[in-house]
Amino acid sequence: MEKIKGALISVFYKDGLAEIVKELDKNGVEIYSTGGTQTFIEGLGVKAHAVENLTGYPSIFGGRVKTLHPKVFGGILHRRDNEDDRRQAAEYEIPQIDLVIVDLYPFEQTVATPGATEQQIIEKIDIGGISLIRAAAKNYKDVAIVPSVNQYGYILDLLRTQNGCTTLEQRRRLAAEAFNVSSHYDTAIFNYFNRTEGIPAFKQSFTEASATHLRYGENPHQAAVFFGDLSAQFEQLHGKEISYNNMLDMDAAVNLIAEFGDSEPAFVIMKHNNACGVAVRPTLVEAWKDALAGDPVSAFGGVLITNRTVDKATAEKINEIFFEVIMAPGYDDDALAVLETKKNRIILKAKSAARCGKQFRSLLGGVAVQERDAKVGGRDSEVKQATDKAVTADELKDLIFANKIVKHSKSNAIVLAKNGMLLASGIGQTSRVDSLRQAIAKAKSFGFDLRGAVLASDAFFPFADCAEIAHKEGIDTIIQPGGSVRDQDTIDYCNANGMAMVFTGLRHFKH
Ligand code: 93A
Repeated sequence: MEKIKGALISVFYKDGLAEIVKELDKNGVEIYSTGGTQTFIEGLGVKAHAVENLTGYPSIFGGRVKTLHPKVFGGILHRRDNEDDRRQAAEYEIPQIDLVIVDLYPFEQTVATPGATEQQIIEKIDIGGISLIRAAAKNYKDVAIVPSVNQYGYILDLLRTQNGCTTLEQRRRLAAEAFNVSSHYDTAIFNYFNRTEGIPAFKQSFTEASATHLRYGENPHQAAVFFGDLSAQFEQLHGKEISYNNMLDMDAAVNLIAEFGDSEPAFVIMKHNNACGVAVRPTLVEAWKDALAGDPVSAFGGVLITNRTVDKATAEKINEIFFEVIMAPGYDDDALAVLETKKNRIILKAKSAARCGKQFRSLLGGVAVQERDAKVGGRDSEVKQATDKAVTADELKDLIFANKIVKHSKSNAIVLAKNGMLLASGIGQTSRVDSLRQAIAKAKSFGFDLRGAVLASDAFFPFADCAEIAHKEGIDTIIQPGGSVRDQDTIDYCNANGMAMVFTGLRHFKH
């Protein structure tokens, strides 16, 4: 336990400081402080040395230079157990400061103040305060740092219960808090500058400075904010403001199209986070037509995405339906002219496919973070033949195609596909059987012949019932993760009925 002899206090918000000051005074601590803080302390009837008297300089340049001086930083940084440091401290009459209390200029609040000018914001970049925090935290072996009002309660408790002393362990804890404060502060400044620069951030942080206010959330009575930088990923060429729901569908679309790479033209139509049309074809216009054919009813008002530059022929076809958003790596000029004929359509040029490796979800009053589902069964893992009958190379291609779609569909999910085209899916049902029935009914309603179609399931079959239902419709080729204790029931049914099934070993729940 080390006794605090000298304290430097320089805080923006003075609320809550009085009790700490009184406690320090009771313990005979020498207090040094800056202009406004000194006035506040003396107002409590407690003696505080002006930093100006210590440094021999007044606060200059409108307060930009107040504490930046060797007498202040030397007082914090000299090592008490180092003979040379002690000798130099004595030689230059450097005081011993073993408690530093700082509350920084309110940079983020100033940025968030309506009408704040760039100059007002820049003046709120704290230089001396942040340096005091870093210096004291670096020398935590000898110095306790209180880096913001949030630690006032903690230090007050220590002062009261330990008679003006701190332990090494407590000072190290405060140093960690200090670097949390300083890194957050600098990130906010970076985000402010980066509004106009678009430099990829080391870490996307959820600060007000990176926030875009949206018109509303999922519904008009829900306020919403987006933390992130859409402009790093897209250039908006045309259309209205992007909404919260647009962004949900855009995210789902970007993730699904990425599964198809760029070796063949692919088109995806998203509705409410699920794909209602997907096709991979030799030409883009064919990919569009067959994606639309999957469910021309749901496609209305959807979010479209492709992995190819949109040409005029495709644009003319797309133009026949109403859609909300289109995303593509590029547009031919004549194609863009066609798509721009409707005022509100959001036309986005995709810039980068950079994706965060983590997914965040708010729940139970907290945030759950998981790694992104970066694998897809059948591609990154070995596909294991489960049945006597093997799948053909063409069937395997369709199975992997279907499995990519099922991975990005809400659980429980079943996808039916044929020849690189989504026929129908069953999504978000509470039983796998219901999902399969939904997919079959939907495919039939659009006149598809299910014989020869393949089936993908996002998780294993607990019973043989799904294989039975599929077989009755002429669907005899299945891809699924496997892993049920009753896998053998489904395998036996498939073997008895001439069906082929592969296991991926990878479940793709999406809730
Ligand atoms: O403009 S500064 O970056 N220059 C400095 O040398 C300096 N030293 C402390 N701002 C500086 N401070 C900040 O002044 C502190 O972080 C605190 O927010 C504020 C306290 O000023 P006052 O005591 O005059 O109210």
